[in-house]
Amino acid sequence: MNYENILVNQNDSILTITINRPKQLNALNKVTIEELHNAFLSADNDTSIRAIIIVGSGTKAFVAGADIKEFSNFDETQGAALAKNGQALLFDFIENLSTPVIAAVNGFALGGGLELAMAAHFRVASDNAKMGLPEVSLGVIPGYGGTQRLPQLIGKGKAMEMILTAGMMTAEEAKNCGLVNYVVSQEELLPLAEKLAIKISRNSSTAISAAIKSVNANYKTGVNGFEEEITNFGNCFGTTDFIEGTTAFLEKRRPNF
Ligand code: CO8
Repeated sequence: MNYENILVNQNDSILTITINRPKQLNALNKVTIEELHNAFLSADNDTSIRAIIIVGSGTKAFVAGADIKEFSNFDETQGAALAKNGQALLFDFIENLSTPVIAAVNGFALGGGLELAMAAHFRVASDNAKMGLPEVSLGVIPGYGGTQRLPQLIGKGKAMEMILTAGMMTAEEAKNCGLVNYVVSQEELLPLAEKLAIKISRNSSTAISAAIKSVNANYKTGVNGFEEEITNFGNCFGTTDFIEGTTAFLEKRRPNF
């Protein structure tokens, strides 16, 4: 498929999606959000893809936020619709994808950019990365899930400080509070994300999707995560991956998932 604002590259079972608006520091406009939705949807439906990496083009930014030019003249109704559609098409969509998504934060990840990274299943960052939710400095609040996911990842007090001060964190600070898992140089960032993606790709994709669903259940209102885990655990016993995984173990060989 041809896209205007993103690049998609498959290498074996790993798909890398690059947001490609470097002149606008990869800011998320409507078209980019729709293209990302389509790329993630088609990747999730493609059984040859076992892990997805999302990164920004260039060396300066992962994503510098939602495209401010696009919503600067919106009213209350248009603002609410923008947040709702964006969450459904991209942020909640990624979080609930069956295929694991790693965000490779290669520079500024601000506002909607940090919200995108937080919707991924985990994050790695380059040492020049800066992260923040500066929305209150623009007279709005994080609208793509940031007020919910940031406290989940780093705790309420630290999240409040970040959101209320509109301040930025360095990559090292982000690692110290659990927002990103690793910090490496920019040259090492994609190789690290690929190494982690390959490690994931060797495991059972049906078990991985059940694990994502079960972990996410802890954060869903009205869902009992322990019950969800029991159901998903039980379902694994009906899969060919379960037969292959346990048989391979007993036969002292690597499983072929
Ligand atoms: N939207 C649109 N354009 C942007 C954005 C953005 N978020 N960020 C940068 N750009 C553009 C700049 O306008 C500039 O364009 P031009 O060359 O045409 O003037 C170009 O990218 C380069 O940027 P700068 O010249 O500003 O580069 P600097 O190195 O001086 O500064 C910064 C880099 C610090 C990253 C700076 O660009 C900046 O502060 N950007 C805005 C960061 C921000 O506030 N992000 C949050 C946006 S709001 C948001 O994300 C809301 C999410 C929730 C939405 C829910 C629905 C609305």
